[in-house]
Amino acid sequence: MKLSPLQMARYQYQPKLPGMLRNGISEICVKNGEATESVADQEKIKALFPNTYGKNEITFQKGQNTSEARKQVVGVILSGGQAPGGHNVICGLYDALKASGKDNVLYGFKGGPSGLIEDDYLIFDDEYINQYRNTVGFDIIGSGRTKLETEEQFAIVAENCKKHGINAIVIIGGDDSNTNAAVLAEYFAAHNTGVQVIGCPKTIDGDLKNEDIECSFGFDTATKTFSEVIGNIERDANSAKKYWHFVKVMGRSASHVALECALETQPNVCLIGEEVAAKKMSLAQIADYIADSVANRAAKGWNFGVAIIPEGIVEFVPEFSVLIAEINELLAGEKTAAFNALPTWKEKYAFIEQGLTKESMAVFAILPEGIQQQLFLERDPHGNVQVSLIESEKLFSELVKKNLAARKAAGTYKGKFSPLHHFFGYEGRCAFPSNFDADYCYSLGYNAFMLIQYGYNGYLSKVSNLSKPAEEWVAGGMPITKMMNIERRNGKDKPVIRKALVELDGAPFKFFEAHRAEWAVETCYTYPGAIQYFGPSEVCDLTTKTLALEKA
Ligand code: FBP
Repeated sequence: MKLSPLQMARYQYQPKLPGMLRNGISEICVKNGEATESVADQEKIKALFPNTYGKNEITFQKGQNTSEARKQVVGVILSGGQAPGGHNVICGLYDALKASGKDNVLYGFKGGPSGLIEDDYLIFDDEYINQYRNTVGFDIIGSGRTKLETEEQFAIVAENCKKHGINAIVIIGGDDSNTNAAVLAEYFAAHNTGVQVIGCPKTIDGDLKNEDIECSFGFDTATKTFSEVIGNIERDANSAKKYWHFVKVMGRSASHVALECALETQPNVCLIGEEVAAKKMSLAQIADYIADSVANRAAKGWNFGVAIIPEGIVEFVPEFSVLIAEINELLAGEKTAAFNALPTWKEKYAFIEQGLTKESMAVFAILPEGIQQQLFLERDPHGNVQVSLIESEKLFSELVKKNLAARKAAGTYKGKFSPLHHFFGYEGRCAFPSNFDADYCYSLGYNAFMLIQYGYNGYLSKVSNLSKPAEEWVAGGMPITKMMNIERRNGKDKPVIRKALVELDGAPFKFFEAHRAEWAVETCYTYPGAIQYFGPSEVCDLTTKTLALEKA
């Protein structure tokens, strides 16, 4: 592998640990916190997790290490989509493990949770791990989306752990993976396997957060990367003055990524799915809202602009959700084959027209034909429309175009509208981790080892006070069950970690709301530029605006 100069330089970077973890493993002790309760459905969660529910939160502090001395054999997996900093979680875990005993062993299970089941692994050593310090990607052991959820799978994992003498597993994943970590921890405890499970909060989507977890890792780097490019686009738009850019950003259902990018770049428009749902906005109302910005700017002679669209937006438009549900029903079971057998789009359209209610047909009819067809092409393994694959940036620019044509006919708009489309997602998931993510991830991994050493099971590695310099960060752990509630999934009540959506009364949204009217009409763009890895701390160690506003 040929290394870039930046990669070579990043090898030399020493990630910063929270102050209380800096004095060496023998100088870290536990401070017990309060016993915990789940965020909701306490009785049900307690009944489902009798061995791991209600445990105390803990923080680490400087003091004599009182953990029981023993050889540590630990396994680690990466689960789900890539997020910058994943390698550093493993590096931090490895360094703490080796610092506490040279004979300790770290297994990396390959390809995500399936590696644990198939017993596909490697054993880390210095030479291997050193190639991955402060680097990007999940290629150190690979990742995957296999769900660890059945008793049969748990029994196989327990068997594989026993075979290797593994006494703890670290699961680096998002809300679903950490839900599964909690279930696995409970299984291990109930079956007296002696294996502990520790989770680490990962996802660029930023939706794994709560009063304890201030942010998931990867969100910082991914949003900085998207914001850099959006800022570049804004500058191009402001130079050429002829295009409206519609930029869709990843983030699944929640709009945290879109909101952070808007706070960083001050575009003319940014849609927030959670607000669209709260206000029960229709597609036509959203298009009208964007068209207002286009028309008002055109009146000033500015036929250019930038609009940010969150990936999951359409799920939040009530009439669109109903349409999707009806389409899922229309094509349920054998009906898909009958639909696919129809030779032309005209015949298919007639079939759809017959099957949908009048209201949903009215929504369907206003969609551009390309989007209409997408709704029938892409299905997930359960046969449902995959809303995240819908090109909503094109959908809204088409609807805006129609809206503007009507305004033109009425004589209320005289501008030119030339839209361009972008989708940013994969570009940010594997960007070189920012200093923040490099430090945060390394700390999460190091801290995960401390939780293992002190015998905790079913805990999430927690590092907080993140808006302050790393020296002041607080390391500790919280029982995963604290974040859980019961939700309906695939027709069944399931214990799951509550997903954090954008809070409309939260400081980041309030800030955006207070400024967006001005941003919509004026040209207030800010250009964040590229992530800086070397230089003054106020440039290189800055975290997100979301975190800064939440903690202000
Ligand atoms: P995780 O929830 O696993 O962290 O993944 C996040 C994400 O990047 C979403 O933003 C996006 O919708 C999805 O993964 C894409 O998934 P895939 O990698 O399977 O294309």
